[in-house]
Amino acid sequence: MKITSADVIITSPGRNFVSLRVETEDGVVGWGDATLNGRELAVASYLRDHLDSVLVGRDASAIEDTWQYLYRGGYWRRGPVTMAAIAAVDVALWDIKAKYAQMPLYQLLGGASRTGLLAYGHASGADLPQLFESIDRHLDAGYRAVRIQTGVPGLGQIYGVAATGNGQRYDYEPARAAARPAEEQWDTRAYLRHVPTVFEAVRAKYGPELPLLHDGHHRMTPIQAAQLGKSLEPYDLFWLEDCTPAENPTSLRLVRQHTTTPLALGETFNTIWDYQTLISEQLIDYVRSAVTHTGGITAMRKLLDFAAMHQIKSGMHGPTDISPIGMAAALHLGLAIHNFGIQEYMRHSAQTLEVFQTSYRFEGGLLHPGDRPGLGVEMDVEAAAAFPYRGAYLPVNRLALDATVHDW
Ligand code: GCO
Ligand code: MG
Repeated sequence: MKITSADVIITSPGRNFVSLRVETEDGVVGWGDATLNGRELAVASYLRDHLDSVLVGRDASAIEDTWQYLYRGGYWRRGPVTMAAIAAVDVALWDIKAKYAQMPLYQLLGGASRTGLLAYGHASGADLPQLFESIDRHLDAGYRAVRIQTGVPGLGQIYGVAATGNGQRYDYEPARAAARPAEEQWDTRAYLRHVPTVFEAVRAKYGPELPLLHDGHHRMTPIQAAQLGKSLEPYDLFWLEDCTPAENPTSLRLVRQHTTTPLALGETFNTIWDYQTLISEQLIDYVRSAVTHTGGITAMRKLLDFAAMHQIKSGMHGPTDISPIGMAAALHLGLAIHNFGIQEYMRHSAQTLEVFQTSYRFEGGLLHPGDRPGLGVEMDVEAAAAFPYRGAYLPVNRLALDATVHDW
């Protein structure tokens, strides 16, 4: 089962994706996702310039050994670029192993622990009528859980609110194709005053049953995060995500002391070590990492087993910048583990799905990875070539008051 080639494919069917194609001597092909939003070419270079030639000749079946070889062998450990590159290799090797076994990948991970994965979508609106319309669309599409983001009076375009109307999507794609990042405006006090009124209105209209989520996108200090968690308690959130930046994980202790609103965190993390304090002190309830950004299935499985010891569940990152390959990897893992919580699912554009042929399905609000051997996603490399890379960046954020750079 020797690897004979490892190739990077960069394509932009509506947005940028970096994929890894690994082939073995028997002609079995495995796919990995290496997309790091706004920094795509750095991961592509890491793979092309430093890993591809190292992989050729290795045994494709030695997944754990290859993971350790790339992680320890690179000497410079961790970081989003390194871990996305290792993830792409790892997922491609799991795809290959499952194709050899002629089984859907979740079978190799222990088999299905449930019939499907509860998914949440991104409802958003500049104001309440637009938000309600977006929630209705999500419910019509079958979603049984929704994330709620709205505009804040006095502020312009902010994180999480999609431009609506003119047939535009109702879910939010933050990266914009341009030579430099767009700038957004922020005012934390205005936000903290506004958000509880939005949840009050949503609960009044949709009742107590619908699971509601919210993403704070790293914008608050711990005491502000505590205040928000407390003010949202009457609306029974499924989770409050990224309420404060977590480079300093002990800051979550303060948030936790003050609120029973469940907390989700970690989409920007890339190893189990980033979670050591958060998990062992039970400072969060959901792990937000993506398979794509955290070293692949091999590493995510260990991270989620560690989380399980502390009754913490998965809430794997699933915006559209996780490619269909990365999404399929999350679905196989989520189906197999016991401590699955919820899966973010934004749905890729029709253009993206021309390039990536998927077999996962979304029925009755639940996702299922499908039963094709491997991941169940194949990439049409010819179709991909029609969509060349376009530089695109995530926005930066400045305070409305005095233009100080703020967390985005
Ligand atoms: C989420 C995320 C995304 C990220 C984006 C960055 O919860 O889905 O916060 O919206 O901002 O994926 O690449
Ligand atoms: Mg988020």
